[in-house]
Amino acid sequence: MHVNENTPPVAAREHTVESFTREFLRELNFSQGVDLDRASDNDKYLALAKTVRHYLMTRWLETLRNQYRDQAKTVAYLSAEFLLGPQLENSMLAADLDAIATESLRNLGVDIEVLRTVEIEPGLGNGGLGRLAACFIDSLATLNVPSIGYGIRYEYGIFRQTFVDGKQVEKPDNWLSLGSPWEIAHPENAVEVHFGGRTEAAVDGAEGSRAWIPGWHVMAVPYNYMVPGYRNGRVNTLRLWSAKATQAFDLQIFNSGDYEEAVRAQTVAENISKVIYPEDSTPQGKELRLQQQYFFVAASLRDFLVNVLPADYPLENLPDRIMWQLNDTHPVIAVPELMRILIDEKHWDWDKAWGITQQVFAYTCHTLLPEALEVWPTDLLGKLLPRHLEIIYRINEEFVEKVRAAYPGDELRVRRMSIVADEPVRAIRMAHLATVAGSHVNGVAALHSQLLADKVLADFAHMWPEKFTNVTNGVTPRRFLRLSNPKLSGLITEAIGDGWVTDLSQLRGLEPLAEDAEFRRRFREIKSANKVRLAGVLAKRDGIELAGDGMVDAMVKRLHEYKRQSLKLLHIVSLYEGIKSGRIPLESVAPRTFVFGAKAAPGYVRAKETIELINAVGRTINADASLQGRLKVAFPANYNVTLAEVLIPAADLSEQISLAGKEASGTGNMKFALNGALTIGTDDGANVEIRKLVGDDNFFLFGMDEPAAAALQDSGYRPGDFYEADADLKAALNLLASGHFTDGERGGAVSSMFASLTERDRFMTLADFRAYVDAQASVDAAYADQEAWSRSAVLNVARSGFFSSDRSIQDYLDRIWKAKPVDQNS
Ligand code: NBG
Repeated sequence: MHVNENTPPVAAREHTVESFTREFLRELNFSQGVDLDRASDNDKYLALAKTVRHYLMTRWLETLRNQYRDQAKTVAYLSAEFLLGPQLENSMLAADLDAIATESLRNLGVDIEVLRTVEIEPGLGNGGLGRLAACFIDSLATLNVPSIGYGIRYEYGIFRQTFVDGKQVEKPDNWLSLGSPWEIAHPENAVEVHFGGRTEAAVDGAEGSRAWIPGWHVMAVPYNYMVPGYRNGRVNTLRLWSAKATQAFDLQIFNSGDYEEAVRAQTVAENISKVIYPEDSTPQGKELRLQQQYFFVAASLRDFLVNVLPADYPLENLPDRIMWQLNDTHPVIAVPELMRILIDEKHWDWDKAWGITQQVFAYTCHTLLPEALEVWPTDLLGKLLPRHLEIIYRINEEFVEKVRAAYPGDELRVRRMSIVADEPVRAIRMAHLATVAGSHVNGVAALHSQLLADKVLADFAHMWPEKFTNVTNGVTPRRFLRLSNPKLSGLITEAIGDGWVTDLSQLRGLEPLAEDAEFRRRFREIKSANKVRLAGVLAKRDGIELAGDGMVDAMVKRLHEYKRQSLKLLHIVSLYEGIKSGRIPLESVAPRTFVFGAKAAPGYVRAKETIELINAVGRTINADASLQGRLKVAFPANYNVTLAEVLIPAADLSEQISLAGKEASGTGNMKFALNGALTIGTDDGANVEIRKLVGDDNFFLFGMDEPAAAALQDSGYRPGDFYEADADLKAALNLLASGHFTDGERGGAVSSMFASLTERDRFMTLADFRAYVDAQASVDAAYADQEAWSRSAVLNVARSGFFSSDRSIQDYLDRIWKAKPVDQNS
């Protein structure tokens, strides 16, 4: 079948299978330049993606037109990470094209499932923080909020993890190798971003102004991505910036034969958006990272002020038009950038500029680890952004005066609160800058926000209690239930209608069905089917086998000591040791697969050793015939959004076992509960709220709470005491140390983990071991009663509606942004 080039484009909102087929073939012929019978899967995937994109495009243009016309208050979400996950399925869902596309392709003899697997997900984030940003822009669009996401178009996303002899080996994530159909480049709208140089007195400048004479600059090229709302006609924009050298290369030097030197400047400039930092929860004091941060916020601010606002817009009214949400400290350099624009470029005086600046930024903090709060040495900041450093100094001078006025004579407090730290090197504390400048500061779960106000930012909360608020994180029900768990979605819709997709609180309507044996049976059937799907994916992807018909127990998150993958590992070793020594009868152990998914930052040695040990223990257990296949350890490499969508719907048990007071929120915990997994968890982050909502009977709580953990730490925690006092713990650790799992090797990772746990144990793994192992025994007992278990599982689903990112966004709108939805169709 061929289409004529003159076939009229399909009008939006009027897609039929026939028109879809026509569009698809047109794309295949005229964009890809192939016939259907010669098309590769990639050709077909690209043609399908572009067909879907065309359909959304009409709405996108409409949204942009309306937005420009209405000039409604807009939320700009500034984030160094957007962990988007696959785009095709989500776009089809939002556009309501999934059924039409599937049928159209089926008629052409094309399996849409195969095309789905062609897509390489854009891995432009490390973990929860980046994925949260992606959920938030989905909810912003679905809630009809005028908004725009701003970030970096990394050429290489988060590294592709492979295992070689059980050790993590990182490979570049070349996600753009086959081209992305979801982005539209606009090189003509490129923005110059300056760096370096010096400042000097401004001629005719306003009070406080200086002239910045930059040393070098790069071009920021915008790439636009569609962010479709769920079937509401709105398509918002995500704008990611790519760095481009201003001049391709120096032709003179090139002609003189020095090729390397000729392209050097180009390489330096383009490195800025080359690769995402594989870091999460610990800062890496790298110059390039600061370059990245300034690069994307400078381009984004300029873009908004120049391209989104009308030319004559009075900037005095900026607070009516914009809220810049700072996603963690990464974009905080936007604060002095706006000040610089207003003062040095618009010639405002200092007070007026500061008055506006304080109304248009708000800051979300995503951590509780003090070492994860970014600080930039003034040497580095001054070299890269000399004018910004001056501005920060002045902001600080005035701030410090305020503190002195509020707390006369309390110099200690002044030093604690100062934006400028003097020790160990003079440095700028970005969280302090954000807190001083932001209209609001929020944590990401109730406990986290409370600890921020009580501990991490206590002095600020004391001075400005009204600035501090909480917005508990959420996850988008579109991707993490409707799309990833079609069978459960179907069952839910059959029971309560499909309103839950955009109003997740409606899941409450399922509660009575927890008592309905037939509903529970169907729920279990779906879980089993999802496990079969997972087993298929893992077998094909990683050659991994699951424990036949057993529990799927999942711990998936970045590898970090505070998250305590090592506690999970100790439990597995202890179980194994118990069975082998006869202490635990094999029949009493429910068949289980322990699934891990975790990437370690490449420079984080301890985390990498943990991966190596999990793989070593897994190898031994998986090969041990005496266990009759009842226990399996599955550690698929390169856990990502694509895999999450298959794993989460299949899971029975969700492991959320961080040391209390360390996990800001967690969002995986929400996704699992929403899909009917029961949680075994500490009283940490959003676990606290999950447990309150689903009920103690449907949650396995264990371990110290935050006050207990803090008290133990203060009293001088001695992990060795726990090792000596608990025979099972000792046996497990000794078995590990004996080299049993590592071919007799007792050095390296084995001895390092042993020493780290028994001597220092920064996150008190050993102190929580007994409680954890006991809680795991109750899990085994509970799982034996499948009726009761599925009752709890259904209740977890029914009571998880609060954890929709739609609710989070509504909270941000009400409490922080003071912005309103704008109905796209009015
Ligand atoms: C992470 C926290 C998680 C939280 C996500 C999203 C960082 C710095 N923080 O607990 O560790 O769920 O942010 O808020 O990545």
